[in-house]
Amino acid sequence: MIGNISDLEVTRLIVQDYFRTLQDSVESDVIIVGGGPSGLVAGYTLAEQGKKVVIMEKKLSPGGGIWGGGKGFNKVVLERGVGDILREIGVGATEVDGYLVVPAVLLAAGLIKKTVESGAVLLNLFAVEDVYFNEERELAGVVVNDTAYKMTSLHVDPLTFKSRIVMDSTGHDAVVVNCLAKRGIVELKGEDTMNAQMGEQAVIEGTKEIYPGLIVTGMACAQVHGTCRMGPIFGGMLLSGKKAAQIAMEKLGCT
Ligand code: 48F
Repeated sequence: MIGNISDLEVTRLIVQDYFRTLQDSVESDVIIVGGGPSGLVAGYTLAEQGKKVVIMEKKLSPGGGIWGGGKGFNKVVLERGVGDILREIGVGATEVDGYLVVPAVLLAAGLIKKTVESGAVLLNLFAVEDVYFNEERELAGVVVNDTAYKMTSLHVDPLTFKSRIVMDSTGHDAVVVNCLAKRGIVELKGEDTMNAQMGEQAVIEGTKEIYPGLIVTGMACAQVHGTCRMGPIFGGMLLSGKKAAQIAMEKLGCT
């Protein structure tokens, strides 16, 4: 016997711990929508500087587009210039011809571990479906539902979470930007064709506050600015997360 186990106690412990975390997450400094590479880097970088960060991920597993590598071949490639970030998250890489090659699952696992240990709250099965605007008509958070309800089209109303800053880190979907674009508040150009050289640089340059309180990261930048998509090369995503965290720190009056 490894111990005395009460099924009811297991239930109680999960409910207590989860809802304590959830109650504390209702208001935060930064809500990051999407737990892909750019969102996770932004999340842990801000949390390590003492900011209250809530990351909402609609799937069971954070990590976004990392897991599958290229066409399901689960390796990813990164530029040599992001070696420091890999060291920061404790992920080793093989250097080949000036590139870094990393097992996709190791990169995803390393980013997730670093993020959780930083103190950022990671809420999975959280599907953001709209933005929240306060009475002054300022962006002040997001409206979110349970992924299972969205998938089964059950009519269940969503809940509101407030934050001083929202990040759209939802990759190709650009979910938060789309919520503003469909109301004519911002313009969404749509990403251009594949070119890693052009796309990587453009993602970093396109990481910006595109509307008061809304910062875009990663592939959502390509959707907003109409720049190139790219394949399984991830240095730009990690650097986009770093830049987004810096912009958020400035906005929060911390630099
Ligand atoms: O797509 P994703 O990995 O975003 P990223 O940080 O990185 C892009 C690369 O993975 C890759 C690429 C470059 O190498 O082309 O695509 O820009 O992660 C986005 C995350 O957002 C989640 C989604 O499940 C994924 O994990 N997401 C999407 N819609 C929602 C969402 C939503 N409505 N609510 C919450 N999360």
